Amino acid sequence: MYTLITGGTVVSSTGSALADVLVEDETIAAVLEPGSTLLGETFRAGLDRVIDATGKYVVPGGIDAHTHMEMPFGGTAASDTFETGTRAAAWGGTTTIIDFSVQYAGQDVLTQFAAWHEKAAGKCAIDYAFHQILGGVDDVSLAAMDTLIDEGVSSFKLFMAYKDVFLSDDGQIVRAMQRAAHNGGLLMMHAENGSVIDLLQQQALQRGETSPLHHGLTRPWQTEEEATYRAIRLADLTGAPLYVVHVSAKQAVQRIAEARDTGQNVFGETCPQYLWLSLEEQLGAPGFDGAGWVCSTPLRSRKEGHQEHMWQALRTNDLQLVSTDHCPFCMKGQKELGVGDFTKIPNGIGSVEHRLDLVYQGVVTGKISLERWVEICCTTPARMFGIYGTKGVIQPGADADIVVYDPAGHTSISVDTHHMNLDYSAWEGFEIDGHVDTVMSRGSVIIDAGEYHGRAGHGRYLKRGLSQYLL
Ligand code: DUC
Ligand code: ZN
Ligand code: ZN
Ligand code: ZN
Repeated sequence: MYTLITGGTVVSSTGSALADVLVEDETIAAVLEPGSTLLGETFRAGLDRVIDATGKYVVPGGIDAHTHMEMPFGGTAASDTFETGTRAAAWGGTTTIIDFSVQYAGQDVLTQFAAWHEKAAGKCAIDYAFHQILGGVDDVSLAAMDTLIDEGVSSFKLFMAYKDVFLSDDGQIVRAMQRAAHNGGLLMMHAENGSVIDLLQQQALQRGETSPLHHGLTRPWQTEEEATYRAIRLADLTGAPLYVVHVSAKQAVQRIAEARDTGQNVFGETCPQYLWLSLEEQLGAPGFDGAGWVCSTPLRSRKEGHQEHMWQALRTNDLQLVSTDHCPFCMKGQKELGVGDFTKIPNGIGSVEHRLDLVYQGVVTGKISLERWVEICCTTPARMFGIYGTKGVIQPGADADIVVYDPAGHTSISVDTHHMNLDYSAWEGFEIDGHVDTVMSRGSVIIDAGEYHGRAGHGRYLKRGLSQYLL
């Protein structure tokens, strides 16, 4: 089966050019000059499908390297399943997710990994892979890291917050880092000083400060910066590469940038909510509505300039990529668990559907280039997490995961039109220039001009290699 995507501008992390893309079955067969005579008339006449991309961008399928489908958390579970969440991702031009298998404190890592495999198998509309959360670092879980690397899980997330659920102390962090330095794994860090946050939360509750706005106020930037710096130093001590997830404080970026300047393998991701949303907007929300923006790390002050600093860091490569940390909880029955006590609001925002659009608005407003958009949403995630070549690039031999993105059109995001299993949108009314026209996942067109043609179970598990991004 042959498909030709013709007339579009193929955008890669290094440049853009008018080109035609020939897809054979599940794979990219060739990238050709427009109208190339290499394809004879008979061949062209026999093509199974021609996609006209004139005036549009042809980009590698998006890779969202940080999602939490149906993750049990805060007494409930993230509202998107692997089925609904990957379908929503497809609508937004994401063709691969890397989700997290979760070991809570006291559980066996490999048993949990098997359980996560079970949850996702046969459900996903797009290809998927896993990181492993280590909620308990001990001899058994350290040995499991080696096993998991053989299973295609080459990155491990630790937490410096969430006592009794996930938190690792500094000694445990060093042990996991020593193992990663040895086995080639990439250590991912939730960098917030949980002990200080727990104290500030208790003090706030004692003062009767129970509303959602106190979530952000009890997680000040110092708690993120301090933990980020500590993680960087411990990584330096052990020689492990470090990837700091969901960075939102400009001071934390500064610590990452300094480490990178010394040649240390330290990387950072930010998320659309830290690029566009702010604490001030959350504080301005009426009643309990602010709960819709409760996520960790929290939204930060626009007055202090964190959002603009995130964009700058993306331009300078102080931060390497944008993932969503998609962890949706409905208002009804889920976020509501925190009425009267903000510490009980399940943490998370749902954005898996909107990442390409939201980061593209940075291109529209001149904050980043078109090529950088592709790099931070598609190419670097593939390199960082060991799937580049198969994913993240439009070149012969790569999987035909391709998005035709139309720079025309103007819409706004709404709960009424999104496809996530979520009863509100943190992005309600956010205006978007451009839109996803066509999405191809391993050669199958799964989104075509506003219609969904995907199916649960089309997505395959991706065994990842070691990071291809290390210095
Ligand atoms: N942050 C969130 O907002 N949700 C899930 C876990 C996390 O670290
Ligand atoms: Zn986290
Ligand atoms: Zn997360
Ligand atoms: Zn269009």
